Amino acid sequence: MRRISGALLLALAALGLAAPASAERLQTDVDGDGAVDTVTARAVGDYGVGVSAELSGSGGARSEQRFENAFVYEPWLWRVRDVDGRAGAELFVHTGHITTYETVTVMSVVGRRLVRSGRLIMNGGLADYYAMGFRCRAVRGRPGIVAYDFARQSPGHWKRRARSYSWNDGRLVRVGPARHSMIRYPPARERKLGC
Ligand SMILES: [Ca+2]
Repeated sequence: MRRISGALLLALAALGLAAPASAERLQTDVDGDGAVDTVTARAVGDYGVGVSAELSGSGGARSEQRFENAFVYEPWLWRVRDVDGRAGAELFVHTGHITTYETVTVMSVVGRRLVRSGRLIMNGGLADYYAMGFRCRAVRGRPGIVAYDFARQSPGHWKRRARSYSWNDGRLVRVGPARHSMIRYPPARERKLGC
């Protein structure tokens, strides 16, 4: 009986591998020229994701970024929103998973190419005494992102760290030193994808 179960599992695994790879596709302006472009996220290998942008308009262009062995599954496109102050949407893509946090790569189009603007991490749960998240907000009066992480020291005592980034031509650039403080409880708005 045990042997049959094993064979069944193997057959199911084979079926899973044979299944067509899924893809997410959406239409939005990513290069800021006012015309709609096509963004596609798809499986790369067994655990990776590839994100591509097909730009409409003069001449067209296609560029792709691949994240192999990211251990992520669909949905990959977690948020698509214009957040950097330049026309055209930024992409927030799930590009990594470990038990402690999820990795979100922010992507933007620079010079008709899809680039990795920055990498952020998030984990909203508090059960393991660590949490992370980030918010899109003004940093020194310019569009930016503040990333937060929390570590519990004892009941009612959490160490909070805030790191600021501002947008510079499609890239996230660190601004100033990290700010550390002690708080009673990590606020929900600082441990999610707040963009
Ligand atoms: Ca933009």
